[in-house]
Amino acid sequence: MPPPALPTAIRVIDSHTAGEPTRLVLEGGPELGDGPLQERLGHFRERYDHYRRAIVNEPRGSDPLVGALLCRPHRPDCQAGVIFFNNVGYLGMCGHGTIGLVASLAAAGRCAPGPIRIDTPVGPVDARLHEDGQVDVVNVRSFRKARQAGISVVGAGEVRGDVAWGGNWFFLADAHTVPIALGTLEELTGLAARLRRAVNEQGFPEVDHVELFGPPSRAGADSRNFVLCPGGAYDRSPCGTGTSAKLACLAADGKLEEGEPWVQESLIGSTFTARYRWHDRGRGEIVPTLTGRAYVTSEAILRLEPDDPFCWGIVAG
Ligand code: PYC
Repeated sequence: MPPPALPTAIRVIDSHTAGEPTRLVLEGGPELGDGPLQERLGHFRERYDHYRRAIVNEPRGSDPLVGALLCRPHRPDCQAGVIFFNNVGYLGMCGHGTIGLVASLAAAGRCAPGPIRIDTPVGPVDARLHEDGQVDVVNVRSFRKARQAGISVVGAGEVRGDVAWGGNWFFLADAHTVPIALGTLEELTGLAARLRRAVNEQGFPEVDHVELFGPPSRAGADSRNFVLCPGGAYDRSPCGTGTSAKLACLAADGKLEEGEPWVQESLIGSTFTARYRWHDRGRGEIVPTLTGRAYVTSEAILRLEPDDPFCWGIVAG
């Protein structure tokens, strides 16, 4: 039998969650089988990485865009499955992306207000779509791995911060020297990139996101953040997995009580509200819930023309 022809069209729904874009792939993505989502992510990376580039890299995508491949769930208790990816690779979980996924499924008539359980490579995630469009995401178990690790950074001296898991790995530090504001974006990006390199070299090779904090600019918010994503873009949203990692640190330090709301503001002034419950207090493990809203921005067919030299995306050099 000849191999199946490559699809020439990919059906997507684009949305943004608190400013951060998500592209949901409904049809025409790679066929990854029915195994556990972690195994399917491996197939995606090893055999079909060109699809990732075609979907989120330029010329069809952009650096901050997160792709979400809709999959059949492996776990029988889930109604949908998803694999998240970005301009340089794959994400274990994505908070803003899950909110975008639910809003886009609703726009496509594939989910209604109420609960939906989603299979991801890092475990099942419970979400709930409210009548007003808000989405709650009960994220994966989150915890702090290291408290106030001292990291030497060229040009910035020693920076102290926590290393925590919220579905992705984060280094979290207060930005003492650079204000968290759009006007300082270049400085923040440079500092966070140097910090990530130093954190990776100084004992934490798993960290691929850096989150810097400062005072909020909006009434009602508790903090404002800047999040550097693995591919160099900053998160326009307050970052769902980053906010989960923050809550794990606040809980471990006794600075936020179980059930108490934490309003995290992003660099562009958008917010998520988050809360947690203890999963295992002795081990410092929490289960965070994030609440936010996504808006659909377009429904499109991506065309793959075989004679297009950039059909499979521009690869950063
Ligand atoms: O919301 O978890 C998130 C996220 C991760 C990377 C970009 N957004």
